Amino acid sequence: MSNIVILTGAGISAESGLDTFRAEDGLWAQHRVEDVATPEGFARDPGLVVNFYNARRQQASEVEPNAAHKALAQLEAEHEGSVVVITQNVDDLHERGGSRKVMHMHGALKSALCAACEHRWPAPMVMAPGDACPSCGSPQARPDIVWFGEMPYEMDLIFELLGEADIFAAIGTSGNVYPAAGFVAEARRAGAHTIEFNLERSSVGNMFEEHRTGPASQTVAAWVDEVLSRG
Ligand code: BJW
Repeated sequence: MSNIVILTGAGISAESGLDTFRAEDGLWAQHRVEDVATPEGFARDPGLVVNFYNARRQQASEVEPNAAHKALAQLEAEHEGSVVVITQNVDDLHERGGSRKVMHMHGALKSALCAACEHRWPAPMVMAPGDACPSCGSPQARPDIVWFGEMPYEMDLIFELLGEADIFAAIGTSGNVYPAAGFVAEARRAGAHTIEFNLERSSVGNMFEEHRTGPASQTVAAWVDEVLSRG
């Protein structure tokens, strides 16, 4: 029984209609990363940041999981060993595609976080700067998103999973952001077979033993069929 650990990035949700970050017309071409994805940007202009995530929350609610999300859910349901999805994505398309074991290492659009007491609660579709925390009352609600310079979530458990992985697959991620970009090295140290699914080689593409090039909706679905037919 093999343990499969899957890392996903914005590319897996692209065919559902969500923008990636680093494409020519992607999110970072439309917004300055320092303004919308850093704690300093939030301190300077909370309204700008809250509105950026309000718009993303709205867009994410209007799109549907694609064949790649659904194939990973099928893999989790039918594979005899464990299957865990570690996603850098803040949308909920894995969950809506049927996956149950999903870890959101960069946070989630559907969650709000109190910067004062770290209480979390379901985010309303439209957050406003200065919203009060329902637990401590402090007007310091923020989107529950991991910005640059902040520690991604569940790192201890993630490194434990990587240390026990037999197969590590990275899907639709450019390999530009750490610590996620370093997971392939960690999985290889543990002896896992490593596979990259992307339209092109990522920045850490040379670390992978196998490459499946093409749209995730096709390559991931075909790979899941192969894994399940091997038993
Ligand atoms: C398809 C496809 C299709 C398209 N099919 N594929 C110097 C060196 C090393 C590290 C650092 C450094 N200076 C600073 C750092 C640390 C920093 C970092 O990595 N910076 C880099 C820019 C260098 N990292 C951090 O600050 C992180 N925290 C941290 O390190 O804490 C300390 C720590 C220490 C030790 C252990 C652990 C921690 C926090 C990073 C937070 C990232 N936040 C963001 C924004 C918030 C979320 C949001 O708004 O949604 O997360 S940035 C953004 O990038 C977002 C993404 O999750 C992340 C990754 O992007 P992703 O998913 O790879 O998207 P793209 O657009 O880059 O790529 C899409 C890919 O899909 C492409 O390759 C396409 O080809 C492909 N594709 N269509 C298949 N149909």
